[in-house]
Amino acid sequence: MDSLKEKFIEKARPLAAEVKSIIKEHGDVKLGEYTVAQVYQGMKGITGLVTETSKLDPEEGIRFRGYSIPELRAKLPKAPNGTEPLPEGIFYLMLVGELPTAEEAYDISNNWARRAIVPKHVFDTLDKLPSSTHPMTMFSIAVMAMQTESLFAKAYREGVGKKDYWDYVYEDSMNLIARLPRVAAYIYRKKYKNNEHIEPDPKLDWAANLAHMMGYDAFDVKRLMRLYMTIHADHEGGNVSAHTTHLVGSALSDPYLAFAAGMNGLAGPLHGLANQEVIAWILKMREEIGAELPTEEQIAAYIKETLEAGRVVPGYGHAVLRKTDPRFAAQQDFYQRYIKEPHGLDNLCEIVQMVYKVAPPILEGTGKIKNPWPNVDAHSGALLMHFGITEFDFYTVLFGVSRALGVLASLIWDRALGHPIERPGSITTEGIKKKIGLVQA
Ligand code: CMX
Repeated sequence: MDSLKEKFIEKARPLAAEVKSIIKEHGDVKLGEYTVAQVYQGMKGITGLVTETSKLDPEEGIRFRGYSIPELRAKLPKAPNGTEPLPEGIFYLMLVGELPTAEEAYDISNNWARRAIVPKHVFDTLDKLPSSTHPMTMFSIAVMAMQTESLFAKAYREGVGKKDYWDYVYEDSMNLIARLPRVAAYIYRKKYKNNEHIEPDPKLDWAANLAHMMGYDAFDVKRLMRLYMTIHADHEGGNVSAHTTHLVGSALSDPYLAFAAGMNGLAGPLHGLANQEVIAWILKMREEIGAELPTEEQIAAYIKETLEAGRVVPGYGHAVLRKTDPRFAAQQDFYQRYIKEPHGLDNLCEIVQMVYKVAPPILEGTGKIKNPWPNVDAHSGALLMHFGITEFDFYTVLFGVSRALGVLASLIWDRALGHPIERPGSITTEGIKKKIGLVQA
């Protein structure tokens, strides 16, 4: 058993016993009440899931096992000469609840490098798709094609008992995470770089290897990729990609099936696809205005035009957050520290800062948008564009590679804690009308 797996099960066994006893002794304690509006409007604010890996506070933003993003940027192990965390470290933290040492984070790098072999039929499947296929569709199809490798599905067929589910889900999750950079880079180079591929370098850490296989070996791109892969990893359990992975996994669909389902949710423009939408929106704005760097007045007018057309301003708003997303702030800091100070202004990144100044009062002025502040997607594309990764249709794939860390760590926990199949109740509008007395019961 590898040391991470051993450490995980040491933590999981006592918690699984405690959860059992909590359900037995306190199962009827009420956690809250919910309203008709919540039932109609996406169940927001209803606590209906247990997620161990991270917790989102509306005002403060995400904390991973209690640590904020600035704390993690300072405390998580870095690559040699690196300044941003190794995503391996955040995976360790989410899985076992402790900050890893540098050695423990490097162990995961090596572990994933050993597991990173993608079967040939996955590439063959991708090669058969029309080149117009969206990269997120390719990504999801590739994960599905890899399902042939599921050790959980095989063990289940062979009759594995419940108490060992976590073990096979752990193995599948580790293999899947290890292979995703290769798959993502293959999609990138197939679609945008003449189908000319670059072999992985097993000496590189997970995020740096992704940048390398995409064709970007500069130190700054690897640094950005490490930050990107760290901050997109998890956002507690209720967001579409995390919730879908958890839900599909609850039917004992294996991690490949569950993660692919989650990725289909991430591919929606109100969720992960917003990162490509932000850049598309900014580029269109520049084109319509006819200026590389529009004025604040021009940006304000474009935002109002977007709203009047009944469209959303991408990168703004959130279902839970009510302040600027700390993931946005981390990327602002990256721009300031590693791009603007040493190299000077970047027009697109400057537009992101101007939108941040201009958009919130306009969005607030609509009187209906609950959070007028930027989310993670408002900044990420501009940083990638700065480093020459201009193919913005691909950006959500990068989000997806990172999101695997959180949702698969959670899936391992789900099986270790013995969570059952998820099956909330539903009600008809007729039923609601009876409940509130609009029609006779
Ligand atoms: N631009 C325009 N209108 C917006 C808006 C925005 N950025 N954010 C919310 N609204 C609108 C909603 O569409 C809704 O309108 P209707 O009442 O006409 O249906 C109204 O304001 C109230 O919505 P809300 O309660 O504030 O927001 P929701 O929880 O329903 O939706 C989100 C949250 C993120 C989907 C929404 O803010 C949005 O569409 N933002 C733009 C897309 C985006 O950036 N998504 C990425 C989120 C982060 C991620 O998952 O990656």
